[in-house]
Amino acid sequence: MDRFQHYIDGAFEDAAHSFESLDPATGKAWAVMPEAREAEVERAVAAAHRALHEGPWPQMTASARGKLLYRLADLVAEHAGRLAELETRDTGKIIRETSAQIAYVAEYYRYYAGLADKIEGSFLPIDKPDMDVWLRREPIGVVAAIVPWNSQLFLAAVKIGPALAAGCTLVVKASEDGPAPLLEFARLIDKAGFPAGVVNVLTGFGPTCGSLLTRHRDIAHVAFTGGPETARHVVRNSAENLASTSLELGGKSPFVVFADADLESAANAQVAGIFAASGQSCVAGSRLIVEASVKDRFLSILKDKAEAIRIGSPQDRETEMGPLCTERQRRHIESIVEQSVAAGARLVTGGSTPSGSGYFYPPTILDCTKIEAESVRRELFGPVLSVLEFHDEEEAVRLANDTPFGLACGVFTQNLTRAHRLSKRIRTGIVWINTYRAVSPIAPFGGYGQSGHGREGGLAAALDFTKTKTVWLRTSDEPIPDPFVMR
Ligand code: TXE
Repeated sequence: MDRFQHYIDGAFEDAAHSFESLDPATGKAWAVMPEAREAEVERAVAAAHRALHEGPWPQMTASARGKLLYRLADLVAEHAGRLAELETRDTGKIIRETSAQIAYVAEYYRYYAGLADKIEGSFLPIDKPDMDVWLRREPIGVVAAIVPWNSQLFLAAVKIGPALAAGCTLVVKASEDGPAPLLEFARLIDKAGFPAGVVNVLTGFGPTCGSLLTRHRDIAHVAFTGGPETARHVVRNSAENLASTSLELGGKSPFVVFADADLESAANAQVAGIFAASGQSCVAGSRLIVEASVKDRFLSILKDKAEAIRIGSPQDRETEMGPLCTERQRRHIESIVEQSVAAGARLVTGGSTPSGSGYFYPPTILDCTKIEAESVRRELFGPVLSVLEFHDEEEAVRLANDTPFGLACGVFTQNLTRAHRLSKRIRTGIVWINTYRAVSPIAPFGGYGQSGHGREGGLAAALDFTKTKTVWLRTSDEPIPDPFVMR
C-alpha cells in the first residue's frame, strides 16, 4: 500500500497513529495515512506560530512572498497530472474533472501571487494638528484551514493563496476522507521554497485533530469548508481562542428555469449542476424550480441526459460520473431518497443502489411538486435532483428563497429585465444567469444564511486575512502640554 506523511515545520514525517484510506471505486484500502492527534497538532501550530514571528517569513517583502506563490503556481501546473490521479484515486472524483480543476487551481495561486504586493495600508486625514496617523495591514496570524473531501486542492487553494499573500502562516487540515492529494501537495510547498513552518499540512479526524486545531490558543483565524453541523462546533470552539472564522458550508441551491429559456442549454447546465462530481459539490443545483408549462418537456430532456451519463471507473477518461466518496455518504443519500419516495415523491429516474463494489449511486431525479419532501429541504451532497414547479415569477422567487441555505442559484430565461429582478430578489451569495457552476479566482464565492459567512476568491478574501494596525506619530517638537487632558 502507498504511504503518506505529514508536513510539519518543513519536514515530512510519519505520525504515531495512522489509518487506511479506501478507494471509493472498489471499497478496498489502498493507502496508509498519518493521523494527527494532540502531539502533531501542537507541533504544527507551534511551527506556524514561530514562522509567523521569527525567521525569514516576517522579514520578507510582499513582492518576495508573491514570487514564492508564483513558483507554487507553476509547480501546481507542472504536477497537476499526478495530483489529479491521487484525488481521483482517493475520493472517486472522475479524472476528467480532477485534471481540469487542478490545472485551474494553479490560476488561484497565480492570482494571489500578483495580489501579495497590492495589499496596501492607508493614511488617515486625522482631525488633530501635528499628528500623522496611518494604518498598516498586517497578517491576521496563524490560520487553521480545514477542508472536506470534495475538491480538497481547490478548497485549500482558496484559503492558502490569500492567507500567504497577506503574510499569514497556516496549518492545513486535509479531510480524513481522501487526504492523499493535499498531503502530496505539501511536496510542492516544500519545493517552492517557503520557509519551514509557513505551511504545515496534516490530516486526522474531526473530533480530535479538527477540534484541537480550531480551539488552539495560537490560532487566530479558522477558514472552514464543510457541513453546517461541523461549522457549529468550529464556532463554539472559537469561543475559547476568540479566533475569527470564515465558513463555506453547504447549500440547497435553486435552479430556476422559465418557459422562455433555451431548454437544451438549461438542461446541460442542470446536468453539470447536479451530476458533476456525483453531486458532491457545495454549489450543486439540487432544487430544480421549473415553470409548469415546460416542466414535462424539460424533465423529459433531463431524463434522457441523466440516463445517458457514462458511469464507471473514475480513472477512465470516458467516465462521466464516478462513485461517491464514502459508504457513509451513500447511506445518507439512500435514506433521504427513501423518505422522500415514501412521502409521495415520484422517481423520474434512478433511485436504486446498484449491486457490485464501490460506492456508486445513479443519477436520480425526484419530482416533489405535490409534497413536502426531505430531499427538497436537506442537502444530500449526491446526484439527486428534486423538482418543484411554479406558475409565475412571484412563486419562483418564493420557492427559490424557501430554504435556510443561500449559497448559489441559477436563473434560466431570455428575459433580461426579469433576470435582473431575480438577481436582486434571490437571497444567495452567487447568482448565475444562463450559466451554472462557473468560478474564477477573481470572483468572490460564499453564501448567505446557513451557507456560511465570509467570501473566498477575489481581493476581499485576501483582506480578510489581515488586520489593521493604527500608528500615531506626533510631529511636533514642542513638549506635550497638560498631561491630564486627553487630546
Ligand atoms: O463534513 P464535515 P462531512 C455537507 C454535506 C455532507 C455533510 C457532512 O451535506 O453530507 O456536510 O460531510 C473536519 N472540529 N458538506 O461529514 O464533517 C473534518 O475532519 C473541526 C458540504 O464530510 O463538515 C473535515 O476535514 N473540524 C460541504 C472537515 O471538517 C472538524 C463539503 C469537513 O467535514 C470537526 C462537505 C470538528 N469538530 C460536506 N469535525 C461543502 N460546502 O462543500 C469534522 N471536522
